[in-house]
Amino acid sequence: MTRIFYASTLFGAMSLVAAVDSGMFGERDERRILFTSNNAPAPEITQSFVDSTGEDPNAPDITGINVSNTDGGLITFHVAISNRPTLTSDMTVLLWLDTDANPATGDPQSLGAEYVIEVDPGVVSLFKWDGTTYQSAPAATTVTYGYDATGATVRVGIQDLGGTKLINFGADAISGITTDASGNADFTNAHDDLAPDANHGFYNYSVITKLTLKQTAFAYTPKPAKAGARETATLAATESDTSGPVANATVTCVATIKGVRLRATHSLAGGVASCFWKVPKTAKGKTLIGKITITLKGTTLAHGFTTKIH
Ligand SMILES: [Ca+2]
Ligand SMILES: [Ca+2]
Repeated sequence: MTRIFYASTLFGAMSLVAAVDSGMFGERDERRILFTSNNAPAPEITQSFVDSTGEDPNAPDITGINVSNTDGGLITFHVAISNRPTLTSDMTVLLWLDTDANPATGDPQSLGAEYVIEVDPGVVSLFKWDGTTYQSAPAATTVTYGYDATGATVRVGIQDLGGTKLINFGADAISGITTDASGNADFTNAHDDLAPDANHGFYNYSVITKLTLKQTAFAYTPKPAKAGARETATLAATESDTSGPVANATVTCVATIKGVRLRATHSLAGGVASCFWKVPKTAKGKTLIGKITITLKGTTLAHGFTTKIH
């Protein structure tokens, strides 16, 4: 006989060992297989991009960039800098973002970047390419930064990056910037480190988000339902993809009277899903149980109702 043991946590494995040791599974006279797994929620997936090290001893040294994003599309870039434990006043860290993953659009000098994030001591700024130059981005509410001994951390939501799904990106860490007599930045003695290295293109990152649906209204009419009349239920929703009315979704309508399902038709227009059922004339005094469901890319939103038929 073969016995298969299964443990999905460390505690489970310890308990199992204790049980085996104390003889609760009998003498060890058969084949035993321990099958382990991890039932922890899927961790945020971080992608690591490696940079060369020690390129310029006088420059900050980027060793790599880790990127991850939340289900809602907040992206975190961690630019690891090995030799600058603090962001000093002569430093700037830049992140170029080609947010349509198309080098032919955006800044031709920067491999087609649509956006640049600039981290200076005390301030982080988001700039957008306007076809000629970079301007302050119209929205930058999600942009934050931090700097510690491991380097710079920049967070930005896809809503401030035109809803990007695929980003080509690179970073530049600069030191030795001074200010000239007229207050302009002077890069004469500046040193920098590019990641990826010059002429190595950009890194690529896919933003994988989970779509959410949000109910904005629900109603059914007539209320209460009427024997022999058409019953209508409407469910209005917005989708996180576009932050607008739900579109191109599947609408499912289920209504039963004493367990018998009614025939239904449905529609979806202007972010409002509608279900229509014909209530039999003979249904007076019975109860109608209805439910309208919107499904989009594996995400569902449903609303049920119960009404006594008059
Ligand atoms: Ca480097
Ligand atoms: Ca581009």
